[in-house]
Formats: sequence, C-alpha cells, structure tokens
Amino acid sequence: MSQNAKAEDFKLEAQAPENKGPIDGADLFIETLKRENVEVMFGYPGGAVLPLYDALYKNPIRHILARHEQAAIHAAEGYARVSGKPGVVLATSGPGATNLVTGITDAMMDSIPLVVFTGQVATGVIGSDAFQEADVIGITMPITKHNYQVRSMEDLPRIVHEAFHIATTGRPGPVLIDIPKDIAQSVGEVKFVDELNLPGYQPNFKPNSLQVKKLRSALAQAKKPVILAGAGVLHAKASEELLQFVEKMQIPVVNTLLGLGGFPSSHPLFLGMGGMHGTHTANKALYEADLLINIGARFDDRLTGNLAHFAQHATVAHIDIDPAEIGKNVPTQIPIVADAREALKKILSLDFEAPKADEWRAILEQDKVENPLWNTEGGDGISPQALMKIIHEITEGDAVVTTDVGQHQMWTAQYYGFNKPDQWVTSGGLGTMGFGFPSAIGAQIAKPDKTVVAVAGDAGFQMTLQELGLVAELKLPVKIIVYNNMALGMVRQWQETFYEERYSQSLIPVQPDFVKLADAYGIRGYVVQTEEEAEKVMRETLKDNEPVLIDCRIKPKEMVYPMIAPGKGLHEMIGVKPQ
Ligand SMILES: Cc1ncc(C[n+]2csc(CCOP(=O)(O)OP(=O)(O)O)c2C)c(N)n1
Ligand SMILES: [Mg+2]
Repeated sequence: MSQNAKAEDFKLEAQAPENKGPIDGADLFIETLKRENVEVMFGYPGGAVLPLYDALYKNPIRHILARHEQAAIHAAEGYARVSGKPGVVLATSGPGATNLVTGITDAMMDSIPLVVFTGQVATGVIGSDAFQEADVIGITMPITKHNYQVRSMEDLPRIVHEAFHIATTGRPGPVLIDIPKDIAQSVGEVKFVDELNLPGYQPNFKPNSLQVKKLRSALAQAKKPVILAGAGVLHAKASEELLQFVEKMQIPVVNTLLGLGGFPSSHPLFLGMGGMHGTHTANKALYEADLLINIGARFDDRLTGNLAHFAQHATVAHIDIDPAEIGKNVPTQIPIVADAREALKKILSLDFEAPKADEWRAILEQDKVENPLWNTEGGDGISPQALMKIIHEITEGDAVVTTDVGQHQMWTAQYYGFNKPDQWVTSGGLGTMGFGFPSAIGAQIAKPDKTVVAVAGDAGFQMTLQELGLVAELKLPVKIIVYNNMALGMVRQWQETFYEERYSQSLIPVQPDFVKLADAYGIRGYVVQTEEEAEKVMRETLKDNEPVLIDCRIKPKEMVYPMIAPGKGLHEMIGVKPQ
C-alpha cells in the first residue's frame, strides 16, 4: 500500500470526530498540528524530517522556510510574542536541531511558548553516532520546559496535545518533541486525545486568600509603595487590570525590560524601566520603597543590581505563576502564586485601602524632573536617542518594535515609549545578538497589517542577515533600522568605562555596504548620516507596505546612560545628569 493511499484513507477517517488509523506517523503529525489550530510553522528540512515534509506537501500548513534554523526559531518567538499563540518550529536532526539551541534557550529564559519538533535518526541506530545524530533530548533537557522523544507513533497525538498545553499554560516556555525517522514512517491505528492526564503539572492560577489579605494590610500601612511589573503581566494579559489597580491605589509603576508595554509609559504614575540602564527615578523608587509589589518579574540581576542593597527597606510581595521564582533571589514576605490577571482581578474585587503615599509620589515626581534621561549634544553622527524619538513619532508609538542586544536595545527600551502590550519584542534573559531581525519577521507574519520595525545593531544584524532572502521572498514590509556605530557598541562602552579604553576586539572598522546588501536581495536600502536625513527617509518609507533597510550612522562614542556598574546597588547609578 502506498503512503498516498494511507493518507487518503486517513483523511476520510479524519472527518469523523473519533478518527482512527491506519495512518503513518508523518501524516499523523500534520493532523495533530491541525487539531491544535496551528496556522503557521517555521522550519528547515533535512534527511531525518523528509517524511514529515512530504506529509506537509500533501496536506499543507503554512510553512516559512527560513535561511537558517536559528532564524526560524527567533521568528517563531517573535510570532508567539505578538500573537499570543505558540510558535511552532520544525528542524532536522543533528545540525538542524543544534542550530535551534540558542533560540530554545532564549525562549526558556523569556517564557515564550514554543513547540519545537526535531527529526531524529531511526530508533534502531540511536546511540550509534549515526549520520546527523545528536542527543537532542540530552542537549535540550535544561533549556526546555519539557521534552519528549516519540518512541511509538501511537503516542504522537497524546504527546503533541500535552506539548501544546505545557508550552502555553502556567509559565509559558519551549517544549521539544524529537521524532525518529522510522516513527514518522511507521503505520498504525491511532486515537486522538482531547483529555490530558498530567498529575505532576497543575499550575496554580488562583491566588491564596490569606496572602491577598496580607497584601491588603501591607498596602494600608505603606507610605512608599511601588509596583514592579514584568513580562508576567503581558503573558497573563493583565495590563487592563494592572492599570485599574494602579489608578485605584495611586501606586507608582516601574517596568522591567521585558515588561515594557504592560503599563502605558505615558501614564503619570510610570517611573520608567528599572535596573542597569533604567531611569534614576525607577531605581530610586525600588531602592527606597517600603512596599515592593512584584507582578510577574523574576528579579533578574540586571534589574536588582547588587542584591545586598536591593529593596532593603521594603516588605516584598511577589505575584508569580511560577512558585520557583518566588524567594529565588529576593526574600519575600508575601508570596502569591497565581496568574497575574487572576490575582489582580481578585484584589480589585476586594475593598482595598489605598496607601497614604502623597509625599512619596511628590518626591518621585520631583526626581523625574531633576534626573531625566539625557544625551550628549553635538558631535559627528546621529544621536541614537533622538533617532528613537523620530521613529516613535513617525510610527505614532504604535509599531511592533524588535531589537538585537546591545546599546541600541537599551536606547529603544528607554526612548521608544511603549504604551500597549505586545508591541515589544526583545531578547531579555539570554541577550541574544541576531534576535532582532528574524523575530521581526515572525512578528510581521503574526500581524501583517502592523508596522514592524527591527532595530538592529550593526554587529547583531550580521549574525542573521541572511533572512533578507526570506523578507524578499515573502515581500514582508519589515522596516530594518541598523543602528550603525561601527562597533560592538555595548562591549566598547564597558571597555571604555571599566577597562581603561582598551578596545579589545570591539571595533569593526570595515562594515559591509548595507545598502548594496539590501539591493542584492531586491530590497530598498538607504544610508543616513544626519537626523534630518533619517527623518526624511523614514517619513517616506516607514509607513508604506514594502521592506526597507536604513543604515543609520549614529554617534560612534555615544554611551547608554544612566548605568549601574556591575556589583553596585540601585542607589549607585553613574551617568546621571541632574537638570
Ligand atoms: C550571540 C552573542 N554574542 C555576544 C554577545 C555579547 N554582546 C552583547 S552586546 C554586544 C555588542 C553588540 O553590537 P551591536 O549589535 O552592533 O549593537 P550595539 O551595542 O553597537 O548597539 C556583544 C558582542 C551577545 N549578547 N550575544
Ligand atoms: Mg554596533
């Protein structure tokens, strides 16, 4: 019997709700994805996944062929981040799978829901160093929320269903499914499963009432309260509830890097981003607070600075869906294990007394005026901060913005001014150069009508720029803004500040002609040297429906300020310029 015949048999069967085989593993794989409502996947074929790709050919789901597996998975992350749906990735065994490792780790660190499928050599040769064999289960054990190797095709429906559930519920994260080639080729009778039997995985959504009561009395007593809002607010879709809670209680808000957009940056109670390159006022508030309410942030070291000085005067309340985060870095008196939205809904339903914090708000308001973000004046090249304000203005603050990692990332976080959830895509925990451009591709696929701006470092862009091919092929209107300082700018900044200007391997005097590069792919390219030129080109290109690359020559020596030096506390910021 041919494989085609089997697929046809199955399709007839599949029309019935309780469909059963005979079917081969590869066709079954496609059907399981359709049952999970997968609309698009990102991938790259190879030997071990040929049966899966053949099944895809016969029974299509939209597949985006990246030019490198790392880009495929970053695109899936961007897609997941702005769509709220899991990103789906498919790669072959061995090098295909190992090329995904950075993206899987990135998704794990930033709680991005992904379901990643890898091909594997046939079960009979696993462990024999077969061609393109890699121990993907071993490699990805510490970087996935969960991983599976399918050992029998009959298990595939259950495993796929569990994987989507685990990736998207509780604290989201990447789940990997390794499919040996012979499993994809084997034929069997199958039964789809809708029920889940995961006794060891029961995320707690509802807050504990006793802890909520503790928070209520802490709020009634607080004189210097502050809210630290992290990515958990975005994952839980809790922005609206957060806004209501803040306005009711009149508590100032600090965002983490990944939490930007979860609270409107234009709100009078917003103090800015906290941490290493946060605002003076945000860090002052975190440092001096007597009540710190962390909602969905993980007290990352880039946020806390030296823990010995962090929130020493505060009662700490922490709302987090992941109990492992609570008390991990910062002693916590009020632990609330819950979904951020559920917790805020509960709190809003109760009669909470607002803290008496007039004086505190006035102090912080004054600090905002006295210690704002600032930048140097004059000098050759475009001011990177002014450039970000131009991008904000032209896109009306409404674009989806992605970045690589480095100085340009921090300037984007400081100056774009995010007011809505799900418009900000950056690599926070892992700090992955090369993330920005491919994640913009995924974001554009998720939101075809949105302006998507990829803010790329001149160095980071060169780690995944082969995806210009994908942008050209799909005619995606991604706007690539290269912040070109001819350097690994953030490395250069640290060498200037902490290594007596010994610029070891951080300057790149010879860069490609990015305009010609774009041209090679049939994409419009511009180079701009001044703010006026930048503004003119951006007004012409950022709102239209075509891709563009703009090589912006920014001031090569500009620094990201203010800053907390490594080992220092939030009260020890350098590069603050009182007005
Ligand atoms: C894959 C990877 N390698 C190395 C680093 C370390 N690193 C952090 S920022 C940076 C410089 C990035 O340069 P560029 O992309 O030009 O951005 P800029 O800081 O100049 O804005 C480097 C090398 C990293 N974050 N990721
Ligand atoms: Mg650079």
